[in-house]
Order: sequence, then C-alpha cells, then structure tokens
Amino acid sequence: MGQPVESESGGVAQPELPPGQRVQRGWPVTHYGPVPKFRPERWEFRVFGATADGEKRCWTHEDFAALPYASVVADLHCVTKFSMIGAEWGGIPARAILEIAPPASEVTHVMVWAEYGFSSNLRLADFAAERTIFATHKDGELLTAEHGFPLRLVVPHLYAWKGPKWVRGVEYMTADRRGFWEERGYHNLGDPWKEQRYSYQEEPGDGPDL
Ligand SMILES: Nc1nc2c(c(=O)[nH]1)N[C@H]1C(S)=C(S)[C@@H](COP(=O)(O)O)O[C@H]1N2
Ligand SMILES: [Mo]
Repeated sequence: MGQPVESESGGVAQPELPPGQRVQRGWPVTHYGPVPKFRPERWEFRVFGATADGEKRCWTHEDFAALPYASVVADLHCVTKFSMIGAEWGGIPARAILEIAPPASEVTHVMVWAEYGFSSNLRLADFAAERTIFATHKDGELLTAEHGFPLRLVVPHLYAWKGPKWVRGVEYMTADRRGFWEERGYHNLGDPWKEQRYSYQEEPGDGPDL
C-alpha cells in the first residue's frame, strides 16, 4: 500500500489509494487550533485510566525518547481527500507502550490525548495494530513543530485525524467514548478503505450515541 508498483510494461503505476483520495504533492499542514510550543521541562507522556495494576505511568521527554526505536512506511489519508504517501515514520510502536504499561483485561478502547485537549478514540485493536506508531521522526528527520513535534500518533490503516499531533498521553477505557472530531461529525471508526468519513454514515454498533 502506498508504494510505487512496477507494472508489466516497466512503468511505475499509481500507488493504491483508498476510494475518493488523491495524492498530494508536498506535505500540507492540517489541524485545528494553534501549534503548541514545546517545553521539555513541562512535557510528560502519561498512561492512565484502566491500567492492569491500577497505577498511572509517566515519562519525561528524555525517558520517552529513549524507548526502543522502530520505523514503518505509511500513508496519511486526510478525510478532506488528500493523501500523503510513502513516508517513513520513526518512533515508538504503540504496542511497546501496551507492553510496558499493560491495560486491564476489560479495556476495549483507548483515548489518545494531545495538547489543548485534542483527543481521538481508537478501538484497542486499532491502537495495538502492528504499524501504529508514536512518531518522533519522518523520513529520518525530527518532526517539525507544525507536523506534531515532539510526538504524533500515526495509525496507518485509519484516516489521519485518528492520529493526534502533539500527543501527551493515552487513556485506557473499558467502554468507547468519542474524541474531538468524532464528536464533531466525523466517523467513530474512520476506516478510509470503507470510506467511513462522517458520523451520519455510522451503522449501529460503530460508535456511542451522539
Ligand atoms: N492535535 C491535533 N492533531 C491532529 C489534528 C488536529 O486538529 N489536532 N488534525 C488531524 C488531521 S485532520 C490530519 S489530516 C493530520 C494532518 O497532519 P499533518 O498536518 O502533519 O499533515 O493531523 C491530525 N492530527
Ligand atoms: Mo484531516
């Protein structure tokens, strides 16, 4: 997905995109509100809610940045119909967080929290997916401030709003609850391959009542 494919004639075919998306040259900046200023001494990454042992976890920026580094190649699909393809994201896989700070067995969903109270809800399985990553780098370079420095979530198989920039923590939840855009008209699940763009498309069971 998202990688150029060698066609039989030897040409390079268009990468496969979810329905209704088109490739964006360059990398636009898309978000609601101002770009937060990074203050390392005040920054912390928190895991809270229904943890297995009932305790919260907290990392300083230094400690979080020292967690094992991994990378994934993944596309960003914005619900406004542009896709940014083939970026290499480096950082800490969400799975690593689940291992270090395990959720209680009743946990079904997570809320990913960012600066200024921005949030996005994910099913635990989407958060635990192999390629879901808390990115610190893109294409080998530190993220820029407007693209989420020092940390953003990338959930390759969902629309990009499911990946908050300027992430500050994860809440383990035993029931689903809508995040920022999911309360404001966007689909609770956000699978671009199913074109789950808007909440009016939701079917029973896709999300909590609005
Ligand atoms: N904190 C925060 N993260 C956010 C958003 C936002 O409004 N606030 N918008 C999302 C949306 S809709 C998209 S398309 C991507 C855009 O990422 P980019 O600006 O790096 O291209 O960020 C996502 N993460
Ligand atoms: Mo978006």
